Amino acid sequence: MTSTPNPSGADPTHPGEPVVRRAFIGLGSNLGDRMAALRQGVAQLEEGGDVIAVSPLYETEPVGGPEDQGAFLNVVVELATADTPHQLLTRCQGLEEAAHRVRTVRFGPRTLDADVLLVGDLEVNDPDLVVPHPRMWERRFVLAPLADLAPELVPPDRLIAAGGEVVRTGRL
Ligand code: GSY
Repeated sequence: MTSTPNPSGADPTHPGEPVVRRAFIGLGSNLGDRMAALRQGVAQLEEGGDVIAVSPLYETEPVGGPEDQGAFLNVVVELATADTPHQLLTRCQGLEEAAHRVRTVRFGPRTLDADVLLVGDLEVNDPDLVVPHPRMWERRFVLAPLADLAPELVPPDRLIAAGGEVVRTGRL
């Protein structure tokens, strides 16, 4: 694994004490009962005891994939977590499995997609995980809910430049 500055989650200045980082997970659904899939995903994340906020809910235009797929619902979840990026990836994969994720086409419709977006200032470049998420800055369905939770992380010009229409529709 290549990651900086602190891949293990341990704080060298306080040995034995885990570092708690501000992390963001993106959730999206455009197949089946989209609200139920997102609610289940958030509830499962909350079992970790480290969720501190859930963004407003957005209905969003699909970015990439087949032209005829339906609109997504998206949220971003904020955590204050001692988990490493790979532990968060494992949690995301667990959410997708629990939602019996169906995906037949790359970038196509799916019951639940869960992506690790940011984990503090860590950078990871592994075959199975890249953090910050490599496509997040092109995606308004990520940046709009992220900006609701952490406006200081999303410069307004990047939000405008990102692709895909989004409409805030309320809360989960
Ligand atoms: O990467 C997340 C899955 N995904 C989405 C999504 O969640 N929302 C929208 N609007 N478009 C998407 N394209 C992909 S792939």
